[in-house]
Amino acid sequence: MRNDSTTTRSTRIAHVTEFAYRMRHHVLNMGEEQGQGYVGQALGAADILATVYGDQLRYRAADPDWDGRDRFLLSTGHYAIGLYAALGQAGIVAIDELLTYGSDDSRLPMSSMSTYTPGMEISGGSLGHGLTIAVGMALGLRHRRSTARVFNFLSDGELDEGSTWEAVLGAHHHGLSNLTAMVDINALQADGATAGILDIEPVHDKWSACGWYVQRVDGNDVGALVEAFDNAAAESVAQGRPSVILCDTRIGNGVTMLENREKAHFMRIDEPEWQICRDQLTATHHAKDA
Ligand SMILES: Cc1ncc(C[n+]2csc(CCOP(=O)(O)OP(=O)(O)O)c2C)c(N)n1
Ligand SMILES: [Mg+2]
Repeated sequence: MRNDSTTTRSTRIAHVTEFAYRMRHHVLNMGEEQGQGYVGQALGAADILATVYGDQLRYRAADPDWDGRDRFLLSTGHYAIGLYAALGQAGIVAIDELLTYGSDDSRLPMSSMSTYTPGMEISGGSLGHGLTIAVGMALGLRHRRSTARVFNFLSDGELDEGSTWEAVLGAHHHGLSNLTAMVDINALQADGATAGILDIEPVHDKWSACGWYVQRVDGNDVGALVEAFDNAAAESVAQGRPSVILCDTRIGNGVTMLENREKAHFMRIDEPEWQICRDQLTATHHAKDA
């Protein structure tokens, strides 16, 4: 289901919530195949990706290269496991294929590769480049008079990269109302807390000072995300400028035992724990309905 004027808000939220829940199960199943991975980020960002793929993005599952599609650019290559879960739930990649994640000859490598995976617009790995590419794509699409939109997913660690801020300035300079960025603020990087590595706050003021339409939301609140993405679409066009949604997320969200783990950037999880994770995810999901 995608957002259209006949679908009620509560139906949309229920659909995205279910989409995210299924994505989180895919993430745990993929992680179990390798025994490790960037599972915490994928669980934390699942609600953002589910809002994009389950509600906002225009795409054709059977034709991922369709010229009229909206472009979703994953700037953070190590979050690929999260995007694979979304591509699986969106019908762009078969659910069975998800279990090849990270294996030799798989189309789903641990870090994103655009030439391997259907629906993967850019390759990742070197952080801080997604938004620069998104700006070029948004300019190109506008030049071609396309109505397609460009979405760019960044991490809070990428706000420590100078190239990101060049792109922020460029997007405003060109009035890119077809560009929406979302930042996963999980307050963490590979070497520790973002606040201790290179502080990004006050992050709302920084984007605002650069001329963007800025919103900051709880990135694990599906209702807030749906509303923020709707606002971004409307306000960007009305104001002729790009939008950013700053999403505060909790790493490992939905799986209690992973939410407070030390060394959460790259998780190793012992074999018996995967089933416990799945059980906790199911319990958390059903507790929301109670
Ligand atoms: C240009 C560049 N510098 C350094 C790295 C090494 N690196 C990989 S992940 C990472 C942490 C980046 O922060 P964030 O994406 O917020 O981390 P997470 O939330 O996933 O823990 C770093 C520094 C890289 N991939 N690219
Ligand atoms: Mg981070």
